[in-house]
Amino acid sequence: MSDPLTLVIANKNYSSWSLRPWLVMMELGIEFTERMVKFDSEDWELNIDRLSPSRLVPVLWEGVPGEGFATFDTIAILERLNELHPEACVWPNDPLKRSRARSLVANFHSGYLSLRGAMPMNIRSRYPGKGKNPEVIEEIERLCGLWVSTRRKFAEGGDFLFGEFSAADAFFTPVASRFVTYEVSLDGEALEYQHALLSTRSMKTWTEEALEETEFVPMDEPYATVGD
Ligand SMILES: N[C@@H](CCC(=O)N[C@@H](CS)C(=O)NCC(=O)O)C(=O)O
Repeated sequence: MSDPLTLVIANKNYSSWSLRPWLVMMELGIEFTERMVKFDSEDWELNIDRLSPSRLVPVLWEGVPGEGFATFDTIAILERLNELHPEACVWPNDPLKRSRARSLVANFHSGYLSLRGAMPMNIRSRYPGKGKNPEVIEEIERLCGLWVSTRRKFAEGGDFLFGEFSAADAFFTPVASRFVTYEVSLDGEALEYQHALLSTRSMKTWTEEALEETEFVPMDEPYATVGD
């Protein structure tokens, strides 16, 4: 029997990287325990060195967190989950779909820096129009173009990029949430896909839990000050 899995994550309101493997495991039925370490907390100061070799979240632990085996960085975690649970279809089964899914994920992980910088995830807040500059608009248009062209070629009537939910959809769910926060209006097929991402049972659960959080993390709040 394999070691139990623990996913180390941070605040649900803010931590978009935490959200991605959490969604994959929840949506695909991979059992795990969640260990939240909130940003700027005493827990973080005391435990992050023990719980995260990179001092970042997310981290996937096999066995006791801090003692077992750690996989860190989102893409590495997705690949480890795929190895541990081939039956869960973290990636699509079809080789071309799988290759395209990995391309989209890797491309977002290493790119879209303007969008990621100007529109950080902040589930509970609304900042209409903030963060929209020409570079961000270009990246949003490019990304939505990729969503639509991928779905036309590969979705085969399903709600997600490759029909069934996969790691690629988990990757873009925080982006769909950012478009709500900053009121980026999509239309047509991109809007339909955004709705599908925000409508999964797991994303609804994460959102409900994010809305209960009250911590204000200045690093993730370029458009607010404490007390706003
Ligand atoms: N490339 C990493 C990025 C992880 C990352 O930046 N995580 C943020 C939270 S969303 C973090 O841990 N920040 C804490 C810090 O910078 O001290 C991944 O894909 O997992």
